[in-house]
Amino acid sequence: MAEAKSRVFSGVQPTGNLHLGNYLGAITRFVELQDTHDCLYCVVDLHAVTVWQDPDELTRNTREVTAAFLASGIDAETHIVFNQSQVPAHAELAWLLNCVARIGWLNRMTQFKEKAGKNRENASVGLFAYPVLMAADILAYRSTHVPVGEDQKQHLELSRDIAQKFNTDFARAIARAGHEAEFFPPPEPLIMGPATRVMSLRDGTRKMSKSDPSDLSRINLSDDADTIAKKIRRAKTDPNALPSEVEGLAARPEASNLVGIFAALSGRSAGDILKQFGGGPFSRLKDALADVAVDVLTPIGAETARLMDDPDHIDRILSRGAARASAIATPILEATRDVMGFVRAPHRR
Ligand code: AQP
Repeated sequence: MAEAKSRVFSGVQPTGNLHLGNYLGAITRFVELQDTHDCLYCVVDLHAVTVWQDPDELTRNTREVTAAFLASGIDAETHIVFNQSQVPAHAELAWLLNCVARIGWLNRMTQFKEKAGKNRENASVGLFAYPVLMAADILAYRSTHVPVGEDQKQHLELSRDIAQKFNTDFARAIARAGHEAEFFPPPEPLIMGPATRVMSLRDGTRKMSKSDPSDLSRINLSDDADTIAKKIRRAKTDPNALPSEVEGLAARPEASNLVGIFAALSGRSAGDILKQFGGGPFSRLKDALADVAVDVLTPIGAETARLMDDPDHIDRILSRGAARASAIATPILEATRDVMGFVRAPHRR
């Protein structure tokens, strides 16, 4: 890959089963962007360990996210697929950026507050610094665009603030070395598509999430047809009939979520779906949604399972991707070190 004008980077944590929210909010966008951008897609295992992970599970989940990427249509030949821990530039740049980011900025991150909960003193330092590592992931490649779900918007804004502060703090050294003033281009979030925030099937006010204790709250990409249909049939609804117009979905989070998922999976508009199912019971919508979800998701689950039968193949893809990612990140990291004034060996200048 040559030095690109616009480069996409995004990551997914290997912290458990990928679910419909990850698929619609992130992975389908990753696939689309391959036609127009140079893309790096990363299994962010260093992020995963900000919360304790069973080592065997971490290995398995890392391979499984990779397999799900490939099964969903990510092309690891044309683009770069790798796991974060194999490219040391992420961790080193994160340290440098930890010294640029301000504690006050991190204190405002709502995801830390949600994940740390009441027992904040007992959360790992890594969980607190997580958004700085995310900034490093993105800036290590001077990525210009980052497709994410709605929940990552605040972290992306922080990455932009860190990039801008670095560019300002080291402006003179950046100019002296002949770099562009935007040494780190502030990355643009790409929060796009009809399902940027897929909600839990058990509570339409909470995000669908891997860490929700109820498996009925989410559709996993690994679920079989019967499980998908069962989860949709048991999804929480309200007692009223479906509205016939989109405006009628306001203040009805469960109805809105099911219609949104239907629209995203089928490529139809919410208005069109409500024209067909409005006025009727939820069960009609749920039956049709189950059919669409099974059609879209079960081939991905089957292909993921097939790829998981050959872990060596997956590991080869990841290590080759890591070598290609390193080739981009290493000169950027070296330029960062130079701009900050770190001494290097004479033969490496
Ligand atoms: N419910 C969602 N709707 C839309 N997009 C979502 N994403 C996650 N949940 C939804 C997007 O998926 C990408 C990868 O997410 P991640 O694995 O890095 O971490 P996460 O956002 O913390 O995902 P989870 O499932 O909620 O994990 P846990 O439970 O471990 O916190 C991101 O682009 C994210 O926006």
